Amino acid sequence: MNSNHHVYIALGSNKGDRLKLLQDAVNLIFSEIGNVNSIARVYETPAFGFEGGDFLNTCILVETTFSAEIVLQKLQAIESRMGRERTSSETYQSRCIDLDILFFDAEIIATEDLKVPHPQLQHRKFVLQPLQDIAAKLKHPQLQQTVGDLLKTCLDESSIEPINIWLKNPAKQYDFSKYNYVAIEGNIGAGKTSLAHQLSKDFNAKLILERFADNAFLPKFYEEPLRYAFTLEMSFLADRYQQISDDLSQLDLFRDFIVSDYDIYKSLIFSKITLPEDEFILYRRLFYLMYKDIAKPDLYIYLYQNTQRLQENIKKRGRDYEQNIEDDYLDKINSGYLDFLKNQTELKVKIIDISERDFVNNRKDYLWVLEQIV
Ligand code: PH2
Ligand code: MG
Ligand code: MG
Repeated sequence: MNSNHHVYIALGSNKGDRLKLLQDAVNLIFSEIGNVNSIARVYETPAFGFEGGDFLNTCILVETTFSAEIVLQKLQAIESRMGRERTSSETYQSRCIDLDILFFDAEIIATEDLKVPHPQLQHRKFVLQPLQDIAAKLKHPQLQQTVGDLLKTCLDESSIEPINIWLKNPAKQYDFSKYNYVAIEGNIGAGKTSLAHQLSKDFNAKLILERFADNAFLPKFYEEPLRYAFTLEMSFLADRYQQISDDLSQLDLFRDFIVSDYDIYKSLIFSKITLPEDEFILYRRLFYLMYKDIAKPDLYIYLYQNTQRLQENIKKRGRDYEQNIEDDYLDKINSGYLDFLKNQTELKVKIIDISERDFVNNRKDYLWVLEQIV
């Protein structure tokens, strides 16, 4: 899984349609760098250190998989795209947009192009004031003081007033508020868990992950399918049933919805493939006893991935017992899912073909997947 960095970015504009420019910059940062976790109020404040029109300033917290150097490159590319011209002059110039890295995790960076934490931040109220809105308790890794304390002792006496218009979080365009429980499904290696993780993080959902790792029968099953199939399917069913009924009944006031990386119906889809017919019929009777009184997702997402890429993903994650899965088995599972989806009428289903996409490593693809979902 990609490790995430937390980067605080200062935004400023004193030329053009300043508020719109700030919003455009936030939108571009969201599409190209990462999810925007917090947005401070917008403040109006006189140009500091040079003669120019008043600024609008704010700060945001962004979660990103990119390094500080790449984030800097991307911010500069956004500045240029938005019409920022850089002159070689030593003094400050009015600018339609300025995007500065303030903090990058607790890293201390001092290269030619990049200084983090921003070396001037403690002297500037137009940075500290908005930063305090979203990170009052954050500690400066060199000065060892919190943002709140730095603001109290800052000698900058410029006036600074919040305006009464707020920037919008671009993630709000993806409206999950209509869902209580979203299940992500797909073949082995399709990316269910990765997508469920990402959604839960970006949209404040409670995450329910299949506990396959605890299933002692799974490696045995891959060794000796006939001997262990029924036991395996029963243990999966018992586990899934218990987990869904426990987790869904525990209301979590701080989460907006629930996302899981499986739906319990997969038990029936897999067992139809793994069990001999007479055992399957017995299994199905038990399954429906449980299925009838368990909560169903109000959105069921099926991630379709082609067999070759499933195999690549299975190799990449390297679980020993999965390494000999045959194409034919994956094809059967896919058909099992598609049959189920074709015939069922109760669930709201979205089938998303991700065979040309890489939503784990490519943010554009991730945002594309989000668009398919909502
Ligand atoms: N940025 C500067 C210099 N002066 N003054 C205000 N009020 N706001 C800014 O963002 C700002 C500034 C250099 O980047
Ligand atoms: Mg600046
Ligand atoms: Mg700058």
